[in-house]
Amino acid sequence: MIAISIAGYDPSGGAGILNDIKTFHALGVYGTAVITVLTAQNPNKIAGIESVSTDFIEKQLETILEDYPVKHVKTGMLYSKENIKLISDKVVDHKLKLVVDPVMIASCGASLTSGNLAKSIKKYLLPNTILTTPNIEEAEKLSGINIHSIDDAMKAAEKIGKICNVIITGGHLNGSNIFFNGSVKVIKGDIIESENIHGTGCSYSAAVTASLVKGYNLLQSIEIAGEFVKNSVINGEWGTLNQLYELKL
Ligand code: PXL
Repeated sequence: MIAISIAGYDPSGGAGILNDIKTFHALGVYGTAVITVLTAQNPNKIAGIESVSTDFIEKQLETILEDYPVKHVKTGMLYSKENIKLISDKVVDHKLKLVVDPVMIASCGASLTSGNLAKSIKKYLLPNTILTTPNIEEAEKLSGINIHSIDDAMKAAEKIGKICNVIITGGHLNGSNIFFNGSVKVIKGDIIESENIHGTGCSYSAAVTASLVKGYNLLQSIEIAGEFVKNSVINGEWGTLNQLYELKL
């Protein structure tokens, strides 16, 4: 059981590739990783971003695909339109099952893109995607709808849902997530007071991907990911996630 994360490197271990690999591992899936950017950051600030060339991202991905029977990919921080186009082409060429965390803004408010990427994500990536997992700000960018309530989020989910299945996450909206896969559902959650929230979006989308790899359907995978992130927030340390724990199913 194997998956690829195509994402950025957060040396603080909270978000990005390190988080994804820890999440895959915690759920029993072998993690491989294609790095799109290096960042210098901690949970409170992004001090710098150095991008990897689109050609070298392609080389990393092709080299993994040449030797590993990977069917599932998740994307995180893709950073540029060129990278988005590349990944979209590769997903189609290699018939990969794709989960997209449409990373655009860090929880500290810093931009994680080289420009406005919402349009390219919608045009190139989402049509080839099993599930996208925007937080509220990202869902606003993808839908063009300001989200102040569960009703607003349902409208945004329906709009994004015209392109692919979507779950709007993020722990606001009374802890609920809004899921659209043909019809809209409010998945009730709890609000947990915690400082361990850096990287929750990465953990969530990686946990969905790992669950799909393990053969769970989309609804089951969403439930597992919700449970995983809740436990990670409760048991986390250092403002990060992913204490190893036994998932009882
Ligand atoms: O949580 C979004 C995110 C994703 N990927 C990387 C990040 C962040 C937020 O800081 O740094 C690499």
